[in-house]
Amino acid sequence: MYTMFDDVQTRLKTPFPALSPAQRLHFDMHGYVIIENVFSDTEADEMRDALIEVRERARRERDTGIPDPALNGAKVEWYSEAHERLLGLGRAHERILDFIFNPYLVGMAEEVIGGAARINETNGHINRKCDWGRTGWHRGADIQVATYTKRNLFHCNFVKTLVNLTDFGPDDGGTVCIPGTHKIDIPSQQLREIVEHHPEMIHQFVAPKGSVFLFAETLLHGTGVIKSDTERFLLINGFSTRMMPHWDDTQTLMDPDFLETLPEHLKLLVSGYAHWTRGQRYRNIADPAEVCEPALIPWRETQAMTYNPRCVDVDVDC
Ligand SMILES: O=C(O)CCC(=O)C(=O)O
Repeated sequence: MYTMFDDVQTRLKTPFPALSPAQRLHFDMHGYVIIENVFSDTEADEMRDALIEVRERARRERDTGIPDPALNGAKVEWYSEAHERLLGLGRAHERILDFIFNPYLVGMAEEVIGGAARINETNGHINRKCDWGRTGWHRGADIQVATYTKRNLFHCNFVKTLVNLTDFGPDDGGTVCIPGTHKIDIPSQQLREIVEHHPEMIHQFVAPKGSVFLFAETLLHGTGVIKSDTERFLLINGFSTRMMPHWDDTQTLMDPDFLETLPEHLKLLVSGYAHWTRGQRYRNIADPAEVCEPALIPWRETQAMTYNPRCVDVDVDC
């Protein structure tokens, strides 16, 4: 992790604010918002193919015992015959690097965090219908320590962008959540017991492939139960404030040799920054979304884009 003694000035250029007023309002009310068709069908298919390739390599590694260097540390956990979880995906495929450095996704996370983000995990799920499919309700951060309001808007220091790489209809197991629980400081177990008897409270990630489910990790959420014959592909990037740790099960994104290969404006996004200068930045609800034109093109083609935080209107009164 870089510290205050490192002279790192540049940041990835991200749209700010990334969300429209209506998207931001939806996020504040419910703790999540779905942004449809962020990625084209072709891009979603390419990312799904990348996950399939990683899974094949991991299966071969498991069956032969021969390590595959191309996985670059990615691991696969077999929850069951019907559910594989791909961990530490950040360097497992060039196409996934494009995903984790996508300025639009980083911009969404930074808006909710209220400052500069760092990537804390990159993983994926591939699963099918099975008899023992469970939602596994959980939240990844406590309301009292992970959330605050600024300019009357909700912020959370741990945020995720989930991208569906297959179409998610109501029977396809899209991520589920209990809207509003991102602000409700009642233990998850108690909320789960109530919700079990009131399925009408559940909202679900239903959207065409290539869409984004942006949510605060204080929201009670889980995996939807698959009832159709679809195979579900979900790609996940977790973001936190940059002074928080990277916590993937593998630490390959933090490999110093890898960090050296990154252009300056991506280093802090990956490495974090061990100092209380979190680059805070806040919007007002009425601010229109900024369109960051090249936001969706691969990071390899945007390396020249740099961003000097000193030029930004930063609110230091926090
Ligand atoms: O499998 C899912 O849809 C939920 C993923 C999830 O719970 C998470 O990334 O925190």
